[in-house]
Amino acid sequence: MSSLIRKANIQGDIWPGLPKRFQSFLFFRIRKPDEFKQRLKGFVPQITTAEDACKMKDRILEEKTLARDEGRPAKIQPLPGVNIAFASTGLAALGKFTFHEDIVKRDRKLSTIFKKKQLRGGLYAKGMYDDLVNEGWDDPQEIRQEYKPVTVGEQKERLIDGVITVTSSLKPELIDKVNRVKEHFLKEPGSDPDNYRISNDPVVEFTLIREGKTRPEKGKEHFGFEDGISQPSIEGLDREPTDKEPKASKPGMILCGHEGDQMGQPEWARDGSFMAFRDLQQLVPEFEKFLEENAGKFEEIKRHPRPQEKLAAYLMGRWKNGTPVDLSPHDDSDPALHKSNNFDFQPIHKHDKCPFAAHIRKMRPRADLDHDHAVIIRRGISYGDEVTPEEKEAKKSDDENERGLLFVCYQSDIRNGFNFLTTRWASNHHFPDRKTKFVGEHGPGIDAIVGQRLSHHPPRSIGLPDGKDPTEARLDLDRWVIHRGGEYFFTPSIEALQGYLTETPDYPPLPPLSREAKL
Ligand code: N7H
Repeated sequence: MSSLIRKANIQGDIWPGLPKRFQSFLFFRIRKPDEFKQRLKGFVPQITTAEDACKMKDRILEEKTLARDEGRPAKIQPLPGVNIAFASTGLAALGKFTFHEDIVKRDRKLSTIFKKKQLRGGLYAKGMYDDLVNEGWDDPQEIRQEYKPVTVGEQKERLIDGVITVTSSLKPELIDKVNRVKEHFLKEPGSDPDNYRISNDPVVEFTLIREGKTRPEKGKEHFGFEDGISQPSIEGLDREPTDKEPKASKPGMILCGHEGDQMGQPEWARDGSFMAFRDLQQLVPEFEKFLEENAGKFEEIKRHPRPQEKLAAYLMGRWKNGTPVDLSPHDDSDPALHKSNNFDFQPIHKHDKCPFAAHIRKMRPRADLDHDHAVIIRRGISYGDEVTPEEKEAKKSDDENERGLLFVCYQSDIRNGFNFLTTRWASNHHFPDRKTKFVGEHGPGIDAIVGQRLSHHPPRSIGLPDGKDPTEARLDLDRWVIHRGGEYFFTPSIEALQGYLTETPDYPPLPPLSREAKL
């Protein structure tokens, strides 16, 4: 198994992440697979690789250093970037994935190809809707129409075959780049680049466009927390963690075909990664109202000079400025701790600092688990505008003025990554395990930020530290994050895009999908 990591072969959003203040997610459906392949080949040079993204980050650093030396604010550089990823239906459209395993297995030639070439991963094949609505926790009423499959005759067809992500730190350059992507895929064949026409019968259709942007206070997401502090450090790519920081993760936890990847993917998948995209609406005034109404209920929290901030910190596991509750449970004033990752929740049986079910503890249990088997790299961005004075006053979100997080994460196995984190950990009252003695029979509780609940499950609640053993402080939770759907994708390497994926189909589409289904 390879562990040589070739940065020029990896798409840059996976690692080290594309610098961005603005991001457009262009979800597309392939209408004409053969012509699409031709255009895709021509598109590959535009893709921002990990190597390109490292150079962008160096430029940002250089400008910051220069600005500091010259005593002026650093100039924001646009640094536009582009990546592309495919849902399983997208690969099927290219003839590189089959949903008809039974038919293929009966044909010796196809069966050999299937064994050697088919991307593995049942959830990827199913797609997020079937995984999380039909077999999971998502409420179909809350899913945006575009993420739902449509029924055509006897078949259900998904409308999203892939996503092109475009990033930039300045809006005009983002718009320009988006226009260039659209031009590349939508223009009439053979038209003059200076005077092109959009085709009436294009090779792809953009079925949904979602726009993300960072908040005016950069780094803070809509609930007001500093985000993007903790990422797994990848062996061979990132700096060595120190002291109590989580140990470095094997590159194969994120990148297919590297040490630590248990999936046994085909050779062409090496340097690619599975991307989970999740559209999460945040009810910000409602969250604030909850903090206001509940912070006074517990002695330990009530005594704090800023009780609402303290309760928020308990739910997250970090204060809003990023200070880890595990390192500083009562105070967030030390700037040296704001971005700290140097903690491990030890001793893990004492419930006196960070709640067992705080968001960051559920999502990265550190010493609560003896080994890291569910590791993701997060690359999300906020969407929507700031809370208006009217919403603040009414303590209620306005339907017209939605906001939230366009959550993106990468991993080499969706079942062990995104899916495991949300279903087995966030939504399970009894994870982290073996804590009943210290937190009572209801267990640590549900993840207040992303935990989901089925109607027959116990009401959402979380156990909070209260100086007692076991804890008596139990807080009933509301819901401030609405899960609006999303999709699972595969972000291939540059070589796979230039070669295997744009070559002739492996599988004939059996039986053919209409590719004409519409919302
Ligand atoms: Fe979470 N938030 O912005 O408030 N998250 N997250 N997340 N999250 C983290 O450490 C948030 C979501 C993880 O290594 C922080 O960078 C919000 C999903 C993981 O210690 C903050 C939403 C999933 C970590 C938030 C949301 C995760 C993490 C602390 C939804 C996975 C790292 C800042 C609206 C399926 C844990 C930081 C570690 C941290 C927020 C969703 C996972 C502030 C608002 C869906 C792995």
